[in-house]
Amino acid sequence: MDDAGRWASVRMRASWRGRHVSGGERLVPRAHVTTTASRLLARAASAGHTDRVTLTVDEISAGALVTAPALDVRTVCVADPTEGRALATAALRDLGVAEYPCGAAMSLLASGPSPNGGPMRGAVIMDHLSGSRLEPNSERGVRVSRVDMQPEDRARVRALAASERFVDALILASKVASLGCVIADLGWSDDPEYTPGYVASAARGYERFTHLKDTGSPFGGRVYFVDAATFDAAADVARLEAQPTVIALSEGLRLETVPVEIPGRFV
Ligand code: WAQ
Ligand code: MG
Repeated sequence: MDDAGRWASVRMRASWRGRHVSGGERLVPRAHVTTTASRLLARAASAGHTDRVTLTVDEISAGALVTAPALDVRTVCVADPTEGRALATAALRDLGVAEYPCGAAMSLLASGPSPNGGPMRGAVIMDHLSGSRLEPNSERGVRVSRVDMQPEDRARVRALAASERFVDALILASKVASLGCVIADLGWSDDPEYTPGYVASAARGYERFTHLKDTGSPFGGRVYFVDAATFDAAADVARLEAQPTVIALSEGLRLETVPVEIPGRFV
């Protein structure tokens, strides 16, 4: 059968005694399924103790794929999280996010946005004017999925960026920014060693701040600020979670990354 133009979702989940250990998802042309599957299995194998690894390959039905542009990237070097959060707040305010939701989002991410105080699997959805939380399940959040770049484009960005985490975050943020109801997206990692974070939007692109939290903090997350007047909970959450989307690099993509030493790693 001819694989040309056909894509698949390849997902891996590794667990030990029922607890999640490692996972990953890629959306790739059919010709890349085998290579992608073995890379994900290698990731599971290097993740420590596991007693179950599940690999799922789903064909993407013809015509279901949509394309969205990659956001331009700019890195802002800051001295510490205080300066980073102040500049991230200024970017959010410039995009039209009201003062209260900016502060509410920062404190949620700083302390663990789940109602039990821990990290969420997905993102908070917040009204950009009132700060109300609009995600259907506030313990889990909305998990963006089914999004990737063409393997050649991913490799091109990866070569410029020196951090896979950044490439993954750019791909997710580019899908999120493509929804008309999204005003801005704020995020930083829950990995205690990874301090950079971002503010992303269709209007300003993907702005990275080299520190949005202190080293050692296990708290992080993502907040998608939406215009509540146009946000459609069922349709927009379904798009974020399930609409297969390829993020396209234009020839003129601006990827202005300033290399910065972060303790222990090179971003
Ligand atoms: N969809 C929605 N939210 C997610 C997803 C997803 N697919 N993946 C993670 N999250 C949320 C969830 O609440 C996590 O606890 C939180 O984000 C952090 O996840 O250098 O690495 O994978 O430009 O730790 C941003 C800066 C890195 C990158 C973000 O997030 C850069 C990061 P992590
Ligand atoms: Mg993490």
